[in-house]
Amino acid sequence: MPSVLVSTEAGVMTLTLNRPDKLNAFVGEMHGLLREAMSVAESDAAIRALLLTGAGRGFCAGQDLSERNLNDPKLDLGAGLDAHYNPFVRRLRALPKPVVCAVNGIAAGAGANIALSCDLVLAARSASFLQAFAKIALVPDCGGTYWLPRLAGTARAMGMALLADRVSAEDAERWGLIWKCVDDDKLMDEARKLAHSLAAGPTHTYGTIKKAIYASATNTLDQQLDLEREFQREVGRHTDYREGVAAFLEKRKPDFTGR
Ligand code: LHQ
Repeated sequence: MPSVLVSTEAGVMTLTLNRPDKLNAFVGEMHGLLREAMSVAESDAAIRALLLTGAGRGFCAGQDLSERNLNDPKLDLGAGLDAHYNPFVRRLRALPKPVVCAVNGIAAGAGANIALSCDLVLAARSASFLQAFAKIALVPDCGGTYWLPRLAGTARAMGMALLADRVSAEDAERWGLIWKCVDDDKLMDEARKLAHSLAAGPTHTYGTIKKAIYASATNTLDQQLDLEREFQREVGRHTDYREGVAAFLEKRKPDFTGR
């Protein structure tokens, strides 16, 4: 079985991390499979939403710790980030389509921060988030030091990173780390429903909304108001805007094409 399962249905590409015996800890092969899938998601206009999840009882336990040779004098953990993890995080953020993450179980280390890189994160009530890094004397990566203070504030970011304790899905929702915590038996249904509803939406506009929201992290209000004006001007020229308004006026459901 491949270590990442890829399937596409009705505009939704689902990526399932698939090493359930090891809580889907990352090995080299997975990066290659994710790279290929991301290229398809980026280039195929028929794919209008991405859903990321894990097989079995875990979402992802981060880097597979047995894969690194600790006695290698040339050991360079930064190289793995440069080659694999960081490009994946960047591509998830930059994908001009919504990315839903269904955190089905523990999300630890890089696994936690990859989940937090997604646009809408749902988590099963029994799932948890663990900034495991400090336990093995590493710093949070995959954007952890960026997401945590921005989403949850410095105090909670510091607590999560220094103490490396599990944060329950309920706390993660309460702290604003994720969109929603849902009952375990409802997680995949809800996540699929959400991804399919997004895949039927105004895809180009969703991509533009992502850009605007993420740009606000470093923009002033003035810059953001200017950006909104430019983006509104641009999306206002698209077919989906005309369809949205026509559907509203005709009291019917819009039939968005994503363009
Ligand atoms: C694992 C792992 C794992 C291998 C569970 N590796 N086998 C680092 C370096 C390089 C560059 C890039 O960036 C990174 C980023 C990182 O991700 S560093 C952080 C790596 N992750 C961790 O430190 C988490 C390690 N795992 C755990 O602390 C626990 O497994 C958690 C808390 C996630 C789950 O605990 P349990 O529910 O008690 O499960 P378990 O520990 O029994 O794990 C089940 C199996 O999965 C077990 O294998 P086994 O053959 O004994 O049944 C674990 O060894 C294996 N596993 N995580 N990261």
